[in-house]
Amino acid sequence: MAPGLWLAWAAALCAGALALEGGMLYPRESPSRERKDLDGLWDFRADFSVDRNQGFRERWYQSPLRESGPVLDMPVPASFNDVGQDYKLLGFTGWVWYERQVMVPQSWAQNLGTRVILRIGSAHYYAIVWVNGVHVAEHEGGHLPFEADISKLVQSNPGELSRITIAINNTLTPHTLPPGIIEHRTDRSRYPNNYFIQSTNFDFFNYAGLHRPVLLYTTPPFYIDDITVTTEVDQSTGLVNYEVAVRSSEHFELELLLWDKDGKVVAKGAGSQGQLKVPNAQLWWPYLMHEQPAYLYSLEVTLTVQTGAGIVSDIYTLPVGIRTVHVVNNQFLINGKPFYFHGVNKHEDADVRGKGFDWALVMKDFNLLRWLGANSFRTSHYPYAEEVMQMCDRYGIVVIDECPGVGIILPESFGNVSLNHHLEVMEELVRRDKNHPSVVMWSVANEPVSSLKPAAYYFKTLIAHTKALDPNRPVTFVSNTKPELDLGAPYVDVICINSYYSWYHDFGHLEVIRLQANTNFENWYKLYQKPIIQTEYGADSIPGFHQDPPLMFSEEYQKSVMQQYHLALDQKRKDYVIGELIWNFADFMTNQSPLRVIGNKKGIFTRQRQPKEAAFLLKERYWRIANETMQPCLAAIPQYLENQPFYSFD
Ligand code: GCB
Repeated sequence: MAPGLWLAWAAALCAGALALEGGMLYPRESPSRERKDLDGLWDFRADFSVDRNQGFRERWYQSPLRESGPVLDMPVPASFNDVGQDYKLLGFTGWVWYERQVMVPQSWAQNLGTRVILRIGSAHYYAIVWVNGVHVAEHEGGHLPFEADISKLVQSNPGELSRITIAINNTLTPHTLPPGIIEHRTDRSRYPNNYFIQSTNFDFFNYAGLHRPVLLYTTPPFYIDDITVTTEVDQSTGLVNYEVAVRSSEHFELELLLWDKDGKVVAKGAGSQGQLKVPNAQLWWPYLMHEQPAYLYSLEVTLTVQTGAGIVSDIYTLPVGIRTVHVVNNQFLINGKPFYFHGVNKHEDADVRGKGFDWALVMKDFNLLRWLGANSFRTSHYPYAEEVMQMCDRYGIVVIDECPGVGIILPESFGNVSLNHHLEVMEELVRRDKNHPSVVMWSVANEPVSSLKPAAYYFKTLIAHTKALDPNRPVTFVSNTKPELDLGAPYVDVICINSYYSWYHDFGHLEVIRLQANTNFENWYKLYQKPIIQTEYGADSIPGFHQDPPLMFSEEYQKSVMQQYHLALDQKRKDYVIGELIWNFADFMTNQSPLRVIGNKKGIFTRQRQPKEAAFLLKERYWRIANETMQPCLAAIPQYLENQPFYSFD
């Protein structure tokens, strides 16, 4: 992007700090709501002009995209980077344009009371949306959904196609989340005219495009805008506290029914807020912590409004898991019982689709997690698709929900512009994910330079804000700073630390891992007396590389690093270490560098989701830990282990 445009764009971002308005309920069909998915092939064009601004100069949104130049077929959802054969698109930085036409059902267009909402699950990074050339929405941030009410536009042309145009810019600046820098290379003896690159300080490829489902859904004119549920447990009674926000009418009735899995109503309520009491409640338990994990009730909320023309009602059903989360002394308690995180860090990443949502991939990943005996993951390093969070609720996989605060290392990224945006992103994240029982902790950042002076105020403010948004979940960020230098750590509930002993230093010296990990645990604990999670550790291995005695990059070395860490973890896990998450679940794509061999190879599975040797080691460990730590609540595990053939989950 040319400097002028870059500045204008950065200024527009700063000016656009929005206070959040309204809810962001996941679009579900109900007797009062319909949904139409817009996934498939869209028309697409990257703006390769020098300033990347040709599309705005020529107003590509005002007429069909194919009229202003050539277009490509582009699948949605998917990253645009890897589907073609053009390397210029692979690493493209700037504006790309997506467009498709949609015919809304007659009933939506004719019934002027129907609200038609366009919802975009994720557009990385900055998006502007038009319908029939009319600007309807703008959104900053690539990992959270946004919406536009387009009722009037589709209803003014009943029976006609409507044209949806989305311009997306993947440029990252010191004030975006994650941050980045556009570097202009001006030495004409080395670089061509107008040469620039996007540089970032995170270790994954900056995939871009429409990464998650795009859809239309309807609501009646008076509608349920948001639902907030928190739960408590009083002996055998489950308490479900609810708050319902209604839009467009002040005179309404709300009725709530809580259904169990057998289709029985177990509690009833009325009004915008209150508490449902569920006698003999079935609690939501993590996978491997109970014979019946992940129990979900269904909260059916019915809004009724009496109008001159008759009764209007809106119905929304929310899955609800009853569970509690507390950090007490050195323990992380779920439903009052100590929980040990034995899990993974993931990425949304796969061949061809990049960060594009794909149900087959999601299902494969959950099957692998269950095979592995993993009970948890961190959404490193950005919020994952809502559908993934729903799967965690359904399967009992516990989540540390991380925002895109990764690579915060520049001093200007700790200023007020960045902080305000970060606060807003946390608002969007909490608004989206607050009702998921699987989410047990918020992570506001990964490996920021938390030793910088402004980090103290930055993290104090950010964590306090997150706690104000959600007083019921602990908050953390993930550190790789020394305990005595970390200015953000005093504000977290759980210390989360990453380390790569015998990988990024002491290369090849497996013998130092145990000592260094132990020392690190002890130093952190001495200073803060808070429970600790080893949120990252691991080593790259190139599948099929074998070496004994182990050498770096062989599968044996990856396994040996893990074994040494496990010795240290075992020494501390009965004490104050409350979890371990391997880096990483699967190999993933990164920028090119001499340190990366077609991406990061620290996966215990390949990018195609096949196990490396390390996966078998971890599987054995995780099932053993589950067996030991969860035994009091899970008599069925040993039997489960014995009876299961290697690849069955029944
Ligand atoms: C880290 C980062 C993660 C990297 C990993 C690595 O500390 O948090 O994003 O991918 O190390 O492999 O270097």
